[in-house]
Amino acid sequence: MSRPTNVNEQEGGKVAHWISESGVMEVYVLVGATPKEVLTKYARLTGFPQMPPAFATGHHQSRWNYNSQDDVKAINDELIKWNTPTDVIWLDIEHTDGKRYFTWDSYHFSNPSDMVSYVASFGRKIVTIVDPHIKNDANYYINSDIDARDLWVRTRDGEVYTGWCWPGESRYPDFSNPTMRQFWAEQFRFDKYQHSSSNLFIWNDMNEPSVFNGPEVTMPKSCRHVDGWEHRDLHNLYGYFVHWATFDGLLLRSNHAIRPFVLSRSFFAGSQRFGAIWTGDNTADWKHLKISVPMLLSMSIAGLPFVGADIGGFFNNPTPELMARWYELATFYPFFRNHAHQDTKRRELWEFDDVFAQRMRNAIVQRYQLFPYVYTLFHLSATTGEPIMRPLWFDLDRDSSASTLTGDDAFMFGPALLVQGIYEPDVTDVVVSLPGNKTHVWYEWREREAKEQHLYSGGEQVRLFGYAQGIPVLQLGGTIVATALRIRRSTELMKRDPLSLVVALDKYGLSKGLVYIDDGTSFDFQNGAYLKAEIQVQNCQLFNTVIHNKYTVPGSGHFIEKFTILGSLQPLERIEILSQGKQHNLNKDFFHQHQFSLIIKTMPLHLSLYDNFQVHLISKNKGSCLK
Ligand code: NBV
Repeated sequence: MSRPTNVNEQEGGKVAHWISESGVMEVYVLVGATPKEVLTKYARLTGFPQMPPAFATGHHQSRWNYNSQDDVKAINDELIKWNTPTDVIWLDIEHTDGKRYFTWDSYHFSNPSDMVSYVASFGRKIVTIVDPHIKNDANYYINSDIDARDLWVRTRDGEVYTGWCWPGESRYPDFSNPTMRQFWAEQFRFDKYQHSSSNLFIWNDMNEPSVFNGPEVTMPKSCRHVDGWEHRDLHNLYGYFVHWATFDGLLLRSNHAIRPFVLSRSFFAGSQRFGAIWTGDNTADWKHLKISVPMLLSMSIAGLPFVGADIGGFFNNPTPELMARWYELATFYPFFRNHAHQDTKRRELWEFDDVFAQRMRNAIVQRYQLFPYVYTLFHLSATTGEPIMRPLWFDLDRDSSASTLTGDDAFMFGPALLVQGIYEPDVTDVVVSLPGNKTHVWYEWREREAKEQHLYSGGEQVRLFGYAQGIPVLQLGGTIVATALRIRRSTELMKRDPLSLVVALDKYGLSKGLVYIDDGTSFDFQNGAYLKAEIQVQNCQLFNTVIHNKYTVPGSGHFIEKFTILGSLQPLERIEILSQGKQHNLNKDFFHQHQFSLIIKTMPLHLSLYDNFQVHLISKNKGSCLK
């Protein structure tokens, strides 16, 4: 293909090259007025992202390997001792009987069901690994059942292809064959996969497929799949098919009642429908911390929103400072998992000196406090295709000078929060380039309730001081972030907790945000069992509009206990709240005003998201509440 001559890259034109190794390429060009519109079109073409179960958005504690059921229980208990929320504890390949997936090492895991129920009694889940290379062992039922059905990938000469992987000599199911995917899905049925239960979910690794002794560590391109397809045609799809079959398995085992969670290492366009993916084996190194951001942003804008990188770096041992910084950044990874190689030292937070352990814990707690916002972001992503982690230019700046920002150091977590990582040791002050222009206002999240605060304009480069612990996060004026402040053991135990809304006003005193809530586990939301409320501020009035309210949790009214309103306000005399037909006058005992914030405590009023309540800010001078 010759280079087009009429494209000038200096003037913003772009040239891209593709090479096809087999067959004719089909190219889809998606055009949209905004990046979000393009991603919605892309999702229409390749599928909308899965709405994950709520637990999957929490903290995942993993390692290759937790060595026994007692080890797992001890990790759970230590998390409780440290009052650290965590939703999932993970088991890597060593939990199996000789890397025969779907089985257990009966010495170290003599009673896995008891282990799973123990962890579940704290509202937590277990994830086990199931890789797609199958040990060539006549006594292994998965192997002999695939044999009987003749569903292996074959060589070009028609022999069953064998390669070397964790279990030794292994064979590779032909996941491109729907019959194989159906067979695989059935293996997850509770009566098939011993000791599994509805609290156990799955992780697919090595599904590129990885073959230790194969060319380029995979299988030869000449291998044959169903209907004579060559591996060269399907290579990039193999992992996608494995992920799909596993996802179907988790659907099947619950009779389509419970949302699956499956993490996959290999992926393709469309993998967003099946769950999370991660960046694979990174290293405990500052450079790898830094590069995780552009990697995850690339995946995000390629339509794969549920992405993460191993916290701490998979290979080698992170310094305590690197580990703390990694957690502080990963709070804002959509997929939030601490994972490490078996040769590394343990790196659960209690392994570190107190100051670092507390920083790691704070990062985890922050993630859980953001849970209502995070879950709403997943809902938006599942319904519009928009990413969770976004480049700075995604919502703002497409035509301003700041669009030249590299955008790789900082990113947006949803439409409201800008996150600036710290990627070097001994750094406490950071320069942040704020997207937008003079009409945009940014508030430092850390200071949201502090007496002394700063407020910044878009388009500025600002130096932020004092980040020896924690990284800079700024909220964009005009947005609302829903938080839940009580510390629980897991997301499951947060269902009845009240919300606190952080409402950042823009330059004109306006703000808008969404809260989405459903049961976090089932598919009932697809039949309308969810709550969706839009909160807005206009003319010194904050009001809630219930868009949809077909979801209730017994004992919870989805109450709001606090509003933190960020903006430059006149001194207020009182606040009037209209809720369920009653008017309440809040006197000064119920609100505090600082330079740029107003904190309103509404706990006694039982303000519910089910109600179209209104909050009026009445200033002393009776005019507008805005300065
Ligand atoms: O299953 C072992 C590891 C796993 O911990 C890691 O997360 C994967 O990316 N797996 C790769 C195979 C071994 C890598 C050296």
